This record gives sequence, C-alpha cells and structure tokens, in this order.
Amino acid sequence: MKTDVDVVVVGAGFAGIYATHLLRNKNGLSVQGFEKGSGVGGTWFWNRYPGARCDAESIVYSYSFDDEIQQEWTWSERWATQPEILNYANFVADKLGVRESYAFNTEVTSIEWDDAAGLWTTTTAEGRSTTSRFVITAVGCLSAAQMPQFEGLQDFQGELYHTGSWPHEGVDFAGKKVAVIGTGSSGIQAIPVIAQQADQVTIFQRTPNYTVPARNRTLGVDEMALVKAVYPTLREKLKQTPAGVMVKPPIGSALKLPAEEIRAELDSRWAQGGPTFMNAFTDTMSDRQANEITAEYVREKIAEIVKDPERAELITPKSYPVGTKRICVDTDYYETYNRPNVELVDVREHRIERIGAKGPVVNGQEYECDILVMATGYDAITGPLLRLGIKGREGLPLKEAWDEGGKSYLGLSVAGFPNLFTVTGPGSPSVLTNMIPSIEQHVEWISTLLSDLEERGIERIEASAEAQEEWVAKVNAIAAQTLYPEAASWYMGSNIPGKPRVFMPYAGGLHTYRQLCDEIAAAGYTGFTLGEDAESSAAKPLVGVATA
Ligand code: NA7
Repeated sequence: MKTDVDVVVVGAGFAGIYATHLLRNKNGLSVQGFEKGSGVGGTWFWNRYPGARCDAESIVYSYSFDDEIQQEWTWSERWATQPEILNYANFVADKLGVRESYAFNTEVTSIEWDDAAGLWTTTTAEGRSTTSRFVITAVGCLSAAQMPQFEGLQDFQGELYHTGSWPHEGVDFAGKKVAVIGTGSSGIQAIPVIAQQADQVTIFQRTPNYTVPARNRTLGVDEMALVKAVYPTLREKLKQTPAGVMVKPPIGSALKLPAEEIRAELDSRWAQGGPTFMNAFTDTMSDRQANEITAEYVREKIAEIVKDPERAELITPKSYPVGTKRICVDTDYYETYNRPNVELVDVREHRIERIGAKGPVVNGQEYECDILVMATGYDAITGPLLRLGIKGREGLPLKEAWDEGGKSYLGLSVAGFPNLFTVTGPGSPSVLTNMIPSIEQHVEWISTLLSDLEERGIERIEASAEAQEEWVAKVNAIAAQTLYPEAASWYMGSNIPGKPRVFMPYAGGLHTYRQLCDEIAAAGYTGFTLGEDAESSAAKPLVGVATA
C-alpha cells in the first residue's frame, strides 16, 4: 500500500530529533515530523520557568552518537540551564538538518490504524492528514502539564502560569506578590529565584520534599577539553551503568556500616552535590530502615539550615521514604525559607478550597497575589501519549487499552497497535535514567528493527499480548523489590485524579534493559508477531489485550 511517507514522528525533542535523523539518513526512509511548538527542544522548549535546570550533569545529558557533535558543543555549567539545553537542541537540529522534515506549530489530534490497508493516518488540528507505514511517538514523559481543576480558577484576576508551559517572553516578578502551588522539582528550582525577584512569595505546600544541593559551578575550558578527550571511552563506560550517569559507587549497606562511616559518606556526597547522594549505600532504595538513615540525614540538614524551627518542621518530609518521589536538586531551596519575604502555607490538612479572584483560599483565608504559579507537575509518561488520540486495531482507543494503566512491551510497543513505537513509553527505563542515553538506545533499536524488517520483506510488526503481559509483570516485580511504590508519586500516577496506580518505569537499569533488547533482536524479535502472523493476529479479539 502506498503511503504519503514511510514514518511519522511525533515530537521534536531529543527523541524526535534523533529518530528523524537516523531513519532518514541511516534507514533511508521518508519521514514527516509533527511538533506542537514553534521550534525543537520538546520539554525544554516549554519548561522555561526561572531556575529550570537538568538534574543530570550537562556533560552526560547530551547525545553520544556523533563525536563531531560532542566535540563541537561546549557546556558552560555543571547542571545546564534550560536556555543552554534548548540552544544545544537547536544546535544539533541545525547540524543534522532535521528541521526540514518537521511541520512546527502543528498539533497531532488523532493517529488511527487502518488494518486492511496496513497504514496509519495521522491528523493534525488543522485537519491535515498524513498516511505512513510506521509511527514513532517521541512526545517525552513530562510534557502533559497538570493544571489542577480548582474551583474559581477561571475567575482569578492576576497572571496565571504553569511551570510546564512558561511564556517565552519571561515573567517580571519585580514588585509583585507571587503565590506558588507545588513543591516538587519545578517548585523547588523556581521558588529561590522568584523569591529573589518578587516582593513577596507565598508557597502552598501539600507534601514536603527531600532535596539535595546542586553545588552548581561553571565548567572551565580546560575541564571541558579533558572531558572531550575522554568522551568516547566515557560514553562506552556509561552504557554499562544502570542510569547512564557518572555515579560514585555505593560504599556498602547502610545497615551494616559503622555510624561514623555512614556520616562521613553522606557529608561528602552532600558537599559534592547532586542526586548521587542517593547512591551512598546499596540498600537505600530497597530497605525502609536503611532508607531512614539517609532520610534522617536530610531532615537534620533542614533543621540546621532553616532558622525558624516551626517552619523547618513544616517543610521536613516524613511520610514517605527519601528518593521514592523523585529526589530534587536545588540551589538554596531550604535557605529560601529564611527570607523575610517568604511565607509558607501548609495545605496538607486544610487543602486549597478554591482560587478566589485575588488568590488561593485555604481554611477560609484568601491569600492575595498578583501572579499565581502552578508548579503542579505532569500527567507523566502515559499522559502525553493519551493526548494523541491513538486508535489501533478494531478502532481500539489507546485510552481503553490502558484503562488499567499504561501497558507495553519494552516500553516501546503496545499490543493491538501494529507498527507504532513509543520512545520512552510506560515500561521503559526512561525517567529513572539519564533520558538522552535511553532515547539513543530506543531509537537505535527501532532503526535496526526497521532495517531488519525491510531486509526480510516484512511489513507489519506487533507486540504479542502475552509478551506485553510478561513485561508488565516484570516491571511490577522489579518495582516491588524497591521502596518506590511506597510514595504517592507521579511515577505511580498518584498525582492525577482517577489515574490507575501503577509504577510506570522499568527499574531494572538501562544496562540490563539494553542487553535484553539486544537479545530479543538477535533472536528475531521474540515477543513480537511479524508479517503474516501479525496480520492473522488481527483476527484475534482485542478484549484480552485491553483488559488482561
Ligand atoms: P511534581 O514533582 O509532580 O510536583 C508537583 C507539586 O505540586 C507537588 O508538590 C504536589 O503536591 C503539588 N500539587 C499538585 N497538585 C496540587 C494541588 N491540587 N494542591 C496542592 N499542591 C498540589 O512536578 P514537578 O513539575 O515539580 O516535577 C516533575 C518532574 O519534572 C521532576 O521530577 C523532574 O524530573 C522534572 P503532592 O506532592 O502531590 O502532595
């Protein structure tokens, strides 16, 4: 069947840029990309809130597939800012010339499979339709902003912003009263910067968070030169690691080491800065008692830093193990609570009742503000995919297939949805790893798969329902060995009212995942039905796939 293009790629973030490049230039396929934003960058195009930075170190939060790119680009800080990451995405997009394959300012509203013709039709908000043999979603994990439906929100008279879709021209906080709802990574990064600029900041905290200092610094020319000299070997080494980042190995079990050694290790990692603090011991994420040692250390730090003991107590996390909600990385977050222009409203017991014309209302009191910042997070991992209006075989909406939570085989392919690949979908290592190496692995694996299919003259591939169920069970079993399920986190879908509570990412490590994917490919794509078999699987009812 003739199609408009071979592949449609949705999204022009790091996954879309690389997928478009590889499929065009290595596979020789025709690609049409669609991107809602006016430029490349994906999550980093939208997340422009003050203080936005990556929590993976810049020298490794970057592509490794092309030595020329890594030699030409120079990072200026240990933790890159959003503008620098966006510049990098633009630099790579220009270098690879992928822009010409994209329609920007173009929102995809539906992607529907035609089983008889064996093709996908992607439709945009403007009504443009494109047929393709394959679709690759590259829509990111944290791109569907979650705006809580507070009563009265539409009548708020001040300026209203969500950290996940920040105005490109920036926001002037000078002389303003600002309210911030949310103390996750975004709130924790934005609050110290806003507090320096605004007259007054009122923080509405529902759950206190654990955060470690970033200890950001500039990267010197010599230091970058050293990194560039070892990039090829460094990248190879990182491929053997669980998260694709440089991590000092754990020194042992927190339950077995002497107290002084534990203290010294945590002191050293706290002074070093960054999330490697969480890797001090082998059992922090698997044993509640071990976890408590690291958690208690952070609590002590809060008590040391925050001068008002009552306030320190209110911002001290106690109800869940450290690291089970994503560990935050900050610059002066706890210190900001010592500022005279910062007010804290604890909304654990008395929730935000509504948003009044002048500001949030809690326990009958309206907190007036000129600017209201929602740092309220995302419908993570599955949210961006569900917004695409995907329908598979027999017109099955992805929403229905996932009514018990996101299910896929390897995080890449969904039973009932042939020839569709979901880069960093649910069940992929994604957010538990450095996203760029994960993206590279996924895209390269898909590219190899497509050329293998081409070589064998196979036109259709689909994950089998059985392989999908096994993968979902594996993802759950690995999560169950950790403390992750103990927190109401976005990893679990707990931040979205009505979303099924399922731990979404694969916690077995990128190195293990990479090996598994390679073995599956070497064995001829076990767990997938190919060609004629995939077509005959269309005769199988989808009920079992959707609800098993
Ligand atoms: P997060 O981590 O989901 O944080 C959202 C915050 O907003 C969190 O403190 C929530 O409290 C709070 N929130 C959400 N809804 C409400 C309502 N209705 N009332 C009060 N407070 C609310 O999102 P982020 O954007 O900070 O970070 C997401 C990821 O992006 C991050 O991990 C990095 O990887 C980058 P809760 O904890 O649910 O009680």
